[in-house]
Amino acid sequence: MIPRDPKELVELARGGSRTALARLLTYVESNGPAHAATASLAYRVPAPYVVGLTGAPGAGKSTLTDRLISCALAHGSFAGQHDFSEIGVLCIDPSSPFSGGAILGDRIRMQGHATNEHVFIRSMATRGHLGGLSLAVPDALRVLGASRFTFALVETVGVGQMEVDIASAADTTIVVTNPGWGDSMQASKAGLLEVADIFVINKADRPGVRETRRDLEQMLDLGVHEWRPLIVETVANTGVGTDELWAAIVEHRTFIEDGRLDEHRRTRMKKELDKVLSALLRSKVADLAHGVSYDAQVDALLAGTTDPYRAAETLLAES
Ligand SMILES: Nc1nc2c(ncn2[C@@H]2O[C@H](COP(=O)(O)OP(=O)(O)O)[C@@H](O)[C@H]2O)c(=O)[nH]1
Ligand SMILES: [Mg+2]
Repeated sequence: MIPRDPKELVELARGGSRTALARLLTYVESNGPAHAATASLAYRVPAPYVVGLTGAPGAGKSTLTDRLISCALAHGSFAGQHDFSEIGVLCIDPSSPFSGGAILGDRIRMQGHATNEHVFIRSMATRGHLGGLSLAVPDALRVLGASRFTFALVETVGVGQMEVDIASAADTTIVVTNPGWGDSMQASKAGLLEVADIFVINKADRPGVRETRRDLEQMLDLGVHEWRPLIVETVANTGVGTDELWAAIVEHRTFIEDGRLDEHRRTRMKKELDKVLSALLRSKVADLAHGVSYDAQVDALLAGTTDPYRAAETLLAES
């Protein structure tokens, strides 16, 4: 029997139990005491090194992720320090409250690794988590860390703000594009330029690679970069360019580990704390914005005996 107590589950997950790990991840996807208890344990352990991939549906993220799992397994360690032998993979679809078709496709694309005991693949969908997936994903990564995972890949479908948020919560963020995609307006509008550490032009077997690279270079020329994002061409389904992509990841990691990783993580931690604060405040607003006192303030506003600022202060003071 698998226990329900997060503390026991963390111990089992550290010992390699995937069932325990899966249950902990279900806890962080939801809201409530089990989530809080899991988070309080998981945040004591460092997060794994996280590589995030984002891009439009069909760009080839899952096929690339599959290749990157192979690269990580083949290389085993980073500069002799980092252990890639246990790999966690999260597949995120913010648009879907269910594990729908896209995620089924992801599973198929990564099937070669699904039975490898050193690889753990999990899809996550929105459940009751108070901040939605953009908070559930960092929690899930911490749970992986607490379960001895030192390396994680996060695939996020889509190019909206939420997807960019999730993907950019990684140590190395990869934006996957395709030939013909490189319309500069589209990329800058979606905020991808600011978050990408590496651009991949996948499906480089198709026409338009040179133009897409040129468009990306031109967009990058407009910015000032401490790290100028690398551009790598790949054909994920045949594996062409995937070793170069791995080399680019290692290069970026070397760059940020050279004194920047702490700063990088501090910035990320602040963003995460800000998100939790906003989520808590939003839920407090939802609590305050109904009931007898609230209705009384609305009545007073309509009667002209108060103003919205005083009314809000009164409600806050009463809470
Ligand atoms: N021609 C070509 N097809 C690819 C390439 N990479 C992936 N595909 C195919 O594109 C489709 C979508 O790939 P998938 O990895 O599921 O994309 P995702 O939605 O971004 O995860 C699949 O049929 C892949 O086999 C590539 O480099 N060239
Ligand atoms: Mg996919």
